[in-house]
Amino acid sequence: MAKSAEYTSKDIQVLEGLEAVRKRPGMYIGTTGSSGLHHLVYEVVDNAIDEALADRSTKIDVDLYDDGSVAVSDDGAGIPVTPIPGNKDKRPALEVVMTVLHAGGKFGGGGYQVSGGLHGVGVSVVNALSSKLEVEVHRDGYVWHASFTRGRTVQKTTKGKPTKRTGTTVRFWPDAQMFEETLEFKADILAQRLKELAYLTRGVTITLTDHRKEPPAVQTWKASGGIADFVKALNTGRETLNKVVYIEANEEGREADIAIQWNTTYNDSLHSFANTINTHEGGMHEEGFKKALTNVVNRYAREKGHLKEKDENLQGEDIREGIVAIVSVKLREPQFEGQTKTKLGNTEIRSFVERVVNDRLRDWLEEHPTEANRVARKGVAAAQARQAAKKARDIARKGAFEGGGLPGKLADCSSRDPDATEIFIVEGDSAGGSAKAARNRENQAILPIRGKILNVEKARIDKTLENQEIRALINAIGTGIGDELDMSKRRYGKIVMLTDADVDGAHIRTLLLTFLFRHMRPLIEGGYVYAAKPPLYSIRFGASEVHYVFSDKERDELIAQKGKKPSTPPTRFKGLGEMFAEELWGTTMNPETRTLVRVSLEDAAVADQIFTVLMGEDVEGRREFIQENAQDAFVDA
Ligand code: 0RA
Repeated sequence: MAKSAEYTSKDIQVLEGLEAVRKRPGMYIGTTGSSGLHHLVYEVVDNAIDEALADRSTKIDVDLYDDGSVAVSDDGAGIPVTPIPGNKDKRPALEVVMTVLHAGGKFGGGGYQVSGGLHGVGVSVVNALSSKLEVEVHRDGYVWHASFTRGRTVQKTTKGKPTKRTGTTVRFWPDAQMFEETLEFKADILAQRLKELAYLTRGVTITLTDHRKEPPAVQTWKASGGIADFVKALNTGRETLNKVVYIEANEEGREADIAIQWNTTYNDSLHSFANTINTHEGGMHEEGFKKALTNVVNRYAREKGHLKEKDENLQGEDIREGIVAIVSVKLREPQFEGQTKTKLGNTEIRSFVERVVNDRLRDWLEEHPTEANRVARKGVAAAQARQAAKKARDIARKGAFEGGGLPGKLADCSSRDPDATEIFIVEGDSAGGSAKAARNRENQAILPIRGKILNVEKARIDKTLENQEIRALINAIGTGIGDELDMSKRRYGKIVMLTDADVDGAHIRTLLLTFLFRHMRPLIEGGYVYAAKPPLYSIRFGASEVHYVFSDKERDELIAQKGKKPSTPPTRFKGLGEMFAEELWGTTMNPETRTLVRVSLEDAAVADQIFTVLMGEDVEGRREFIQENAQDAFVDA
């Protein structure tokens, strides 16, 4: 074939290719709505990111202009301007890349292209869907220009001024004929993806400038710590169990970056990426990660005695409770599957990630025993909560709580308006007696419970559920428990824990809260659960002046403030049962004068953790926990 003929046939092919894009744009960019429009930018940015991944670029600028155009600049190698070696098409590579479908990024081997899903269709697609596109390349010592309209070359590659730097700027004007409505670029949508890309591409600086604003709005992202910074950001404001575990591994043709940090919440937040594409549907990299995580933490928990011989292994979900993790892999030919093409299908990645996490996380656990033990304990607590919840469901289903009617020990109130009533769960029968005498019968119910029975530190939670006191509590509250909990059956508006102002009281409150947290969490979430604050001392000055204080500190402050000695030594209440009914009413139960502290979900979660430590063999940890948490709980709330 003669050279000119060859060019002609090539030209036709090119036109056919880009014509196909213009005929069915949705096939290439997903939609012709806002999402598709923004994909055009991502496509060009992805090419610039490829340059950063190949260590040729450190800086990417995205500029939004008044005329509806956007420019993407990078300081990478610059799109080659010489013909592609060995290619039939002898035009400058720049023109081939811009006009031939799937000529895409790199020619032959090396690097990981951001391709797959809707990305990686090639910048030629952007060109096809733009009424105008201009490229400026700094390369080989010169600035080069070319421009296009709707995929056709209008200005061939021309050599301009000399330059010392390298890089590419692509500016394009999306073709209004190709998109629905009058669309415009949304800075916040772009910002979200650019920020994500900055985290995923450690060290690259990405700047978004919106010149449509006066003055132009500039946002810059750079994550020197890569996805470790990402995880930190996701955990902002949360209490964490460990410093971020960062795992980085490289082998021929594949790369894994993994960052993990647990927090004290109960959700898991696992995000995975393949070649920077968010794999919302998961896939092989996630599978390998989860499998190794479950395996390694179980092995550790068993070796260090968190799990006894008779205990079942922790389930993956137990270990992932409170986890924030990013799994980012790079690979040569990603296979994207699933409904939204966001599930990574490459099986070789599963074993790679699994192997890497097995090795490196095992080492990390060994090297960080304090943090590792926290993680193991959290997993054990989650498993116990899961097992207890199942047990509770089973018991509830068997009707163990039905037909029992109201417990005999309950001194109910006469009002049946669940918003106007309150139930006091009172520690001990004698205090229960005082509370019964003191209460307002109209709307205050009293349920005495015997703390000692609950106070069996090593009782399994399933035993707790068979406990008479707990069953009385469940029947009195009325909602049922676990999955069957029905808030509309609630019998009271406030559930008030009334326990002694000492360590034992705190302990009983902890056990009660743990129970409520695990089985009646909606009551806590709904703000129905309270702790009463009974006084610790009564202090008399003269014949008739009586003060009540809640701590040793308050006692000392009061005496100092009065500047005189109390008429008798301050009386320390040994328990609620020692108080006169009127005293109990005035200080603790009368809505006009009492202090109630609403229990937050966090308070209950702390209680749950205390309980977990109490249940374990960790005597030292147990003492610390009680000292740090139980006594102080709610005092300053
Ligand atoms: C083809 C080959 C090479 C780089 C690029 C294209 C390239 C494309 C874009 C799009 C925006 N910025 C870009 N930067 C580079 C490889 C260049 C080489 O190996 O020297």
